[in-house]
Amino acid sequence: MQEGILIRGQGGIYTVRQDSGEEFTLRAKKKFRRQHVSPLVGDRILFTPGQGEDEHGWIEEILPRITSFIRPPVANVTLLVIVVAPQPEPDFLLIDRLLIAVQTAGIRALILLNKKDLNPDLEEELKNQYRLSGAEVVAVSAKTGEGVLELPAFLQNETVCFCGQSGVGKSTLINALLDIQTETGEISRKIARGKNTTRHVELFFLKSLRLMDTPGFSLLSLTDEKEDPVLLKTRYPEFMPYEGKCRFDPCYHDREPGCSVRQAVLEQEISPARHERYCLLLQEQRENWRKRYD
Ligand SMILES: Nc1nc2c(ncn2[C@@H]2O[C@H](COP(=O)(O)OP(=O)(O)O)[C@@H](O)[C@H]2O)c(=O)[nH]1
Ligand SMILES: [Mg+2]
Ligand SMILES: [Zn+2]
Repeated sequence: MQEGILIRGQGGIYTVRQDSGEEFTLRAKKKFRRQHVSPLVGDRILFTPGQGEDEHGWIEEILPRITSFIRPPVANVTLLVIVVAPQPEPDFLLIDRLLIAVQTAGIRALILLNKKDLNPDLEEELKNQYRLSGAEVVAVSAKTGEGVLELPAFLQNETVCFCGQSGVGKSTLINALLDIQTETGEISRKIARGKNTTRHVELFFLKSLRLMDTPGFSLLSLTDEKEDPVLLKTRYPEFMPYEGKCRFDPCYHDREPGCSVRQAVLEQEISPARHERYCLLLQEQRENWRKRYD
């Protein structure tokens, strides 16, 4: 058996890539369906290659995952790049949801503002709101190339998943990154892909970059997990310094009197917009938790 990483999977046909760069076409053995597991892009697998030229091989084993997400369906991501842009207008609640999932999974996140050419002010707004969120904010323009050369330094040696609303420029950014890493004469896979809308998750390798492009999911949420609402506050690094300093224990940092987090919000130590959306998400999580056995 051989080992490799799944880089594509559509209609039950998977592509695996070995460390040498060689690729094979595979199908998943029936046992995976019985076990209710689907191979995911990013999965490290054991496989047997097909015999002839046209014959596909088989996925035999999926090696243990570090992380796995549902939408986008990807495994072993170590860095989630949340791409936002002035156009389409950023959905801050979506950014927060993704950051919560990132904290839960124990991986890193980067908020990447693209299309800086369209509205340079958004960078300041994002930096204000997410200063203490654990995710760095970086602004670039894939169109003018501003900031793109500095990007690989943030992505090196990680398995990076680009996610975010459709139209923010994920594919354009990945192509720009592959371009600057591609030596002249080397044929980049992007050429075959043209300017089409991304329909499937795909993992691209180039030198020390491993980048996953994902389609815009109408309901982008990394997991479906219902969690005890009391845990939500632990997904906000900016609340940590105040933990244990509220009048009530446990304190949800919502409407309780004598709440040190709310005090910090009043003093603008914590972003009021972030806290306001936290209260919304807390409400949502309380409802989901109540309905968890329905
Ligand atoms: N003005 C501007 N447009 C951009 C930039 N990056 C991408 N676009 C455009 O945004 C549109 C959506 O890009 P695409 O990469 O398909 O977005 P995706 O759905 O996130 O993959 C395309 O028309 C791109 O040409 C940018 O930096 N500035
Ligand atoms: Mg795309
Ligand atoms: Zn509190």
